[in-house]
Amino acid sequence: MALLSKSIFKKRGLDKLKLKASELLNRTIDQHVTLAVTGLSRSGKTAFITSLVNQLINEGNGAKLSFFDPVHHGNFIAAKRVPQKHFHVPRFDYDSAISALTSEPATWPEPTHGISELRLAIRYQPKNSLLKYATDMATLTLDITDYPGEWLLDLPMLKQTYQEWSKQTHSLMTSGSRAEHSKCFLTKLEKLDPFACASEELLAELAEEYTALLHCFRHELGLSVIQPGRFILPGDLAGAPILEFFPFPDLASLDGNEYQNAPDDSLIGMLRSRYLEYKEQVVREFYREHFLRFDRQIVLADCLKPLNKGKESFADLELAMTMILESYNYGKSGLFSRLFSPKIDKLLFGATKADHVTPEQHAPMVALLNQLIHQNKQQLNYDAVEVKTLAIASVKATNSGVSKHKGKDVPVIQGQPLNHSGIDSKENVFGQKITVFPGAVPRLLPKEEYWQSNNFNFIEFAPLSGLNKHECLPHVRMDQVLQFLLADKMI
Ligand SMILES: Nc1nc2c(ncn2[C@@H]2O[C@H](COP(=O)(O)OP(=O)(O)OP(=O)(O)O)[C@@H](O)[C@H]2O)c(=O)[nH]1
Ligand SMILES: [Mg+2]
Repeated sequence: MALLSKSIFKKRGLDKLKLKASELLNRTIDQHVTLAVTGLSRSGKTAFITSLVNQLINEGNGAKLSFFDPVHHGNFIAAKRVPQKHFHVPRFDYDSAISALTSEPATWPEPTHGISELRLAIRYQPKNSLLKYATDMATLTLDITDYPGEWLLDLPMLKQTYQEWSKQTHSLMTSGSRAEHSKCFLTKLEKLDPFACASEELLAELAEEYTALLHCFRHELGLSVIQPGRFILPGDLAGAPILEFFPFPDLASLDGNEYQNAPDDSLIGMLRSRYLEYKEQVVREFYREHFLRFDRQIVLADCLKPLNKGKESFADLELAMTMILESYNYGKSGLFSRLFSPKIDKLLFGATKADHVTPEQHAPMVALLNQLIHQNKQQLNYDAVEVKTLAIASVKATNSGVSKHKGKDVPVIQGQPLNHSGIDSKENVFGQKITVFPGAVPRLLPKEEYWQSNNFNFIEFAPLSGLNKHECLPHVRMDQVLQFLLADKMI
């Protein structure tokens, strides 16, 4: 009898232990990745996230994900959208985006203006890891965050005083094509006494003018370095007084003591305190609340539009990329690593809209983007962040082929141009497809002669017609994107 109860106890103990072990295992089985998607406005973030979600939830219907091992090796089971993690962050509007792309006529999703989130639960069968002995099915939870790259452009401000920032911004405003547009605003500022008492109304009025200038730099001149980035993409801060400041010219010529002791209600005192508040409440806050949590990051860049726009636009994109990459400065002495210690272990650069060029131009696209990020990329590699660059089209809008020109085979693409794409409407009645060789992408950062003999025209295309929301969207290398970002979590 005593022997029997002893063995029952032993069995119960063992069962308990087994249960505990299996609970523990389940906790480790369920993996989690927080993926951040960024890039300057119009770089293709919304199209990218829509395609990524679409490829995963419709896997098996239509386009293939041959280079994504979990699909290729048959351990991918299914993916579905589930309620997002943070209810206070706007939801990424997948439904509207996919409806636009699959409507007749198909249109691109509407521009977005702030941060948004979406969560996917991806089921897979573990095949290689130890998990295969424990379970037939594991779940990878994927949190995707879309946020404007413009917000990262504000990062360098954290290191600058208001005086330093004003000096740098003023010199930017007085050079290149920005100068002509800034003249009127700067003349107005020169007439103001920085130590005179200022009103909220005056500040609001001038900040509005400065914001209009930033919009003009971005949208009319095609420039990328916009500071503060929040001014053109304010998200939920639209109209808040914290966004009402601007650089004040010639602060260096002011008496240092007088500047330091300027009263809080003077023009310069008000500008300085708004600037400091902006740095603390907006820039630092974003990093604390969001940036800190990201595991993996994709930075999208449209290099083709700045190539179309010319030398200044391209140089500005280069500067913007450098500023954006400061966010990933892991150097031990880096200010940002101490402030935020980001835990990102994989960083992907996507040269978007690769379907705007013929396929043999994809390698030069990658080489060019690599050149743009060269210095920073080396730093990142050194600090053990895995970095990759790919030429991608999230939603392929053209078909590629070969055409005969003067007896020679010439690579071409065919698609339907968007009506504002610069194609003469007399040459192309809207709705007709065109077949073109849009031009060669330079492998290296273009030199002076290049801009003079510039003979390409990258055209914007409408999405292909007849797409179905329950099938995979046509794409270029989205499977390689998934392979880099997720495959190691699904083995
Ligand atoms: N041909 C082609 N065009 C694309 C692709 N992805 C984006 N585009 C074009 O780029 C535009 C901008 O794409 P979005 O995905 O809205 O870019 P975004 O970065 O979300 O832009 P904002 O919301 O304004 O910040 C689209 O309207 C399309 O014209 C692509 O894969 N192929
Ligand atoms: Mg968007």
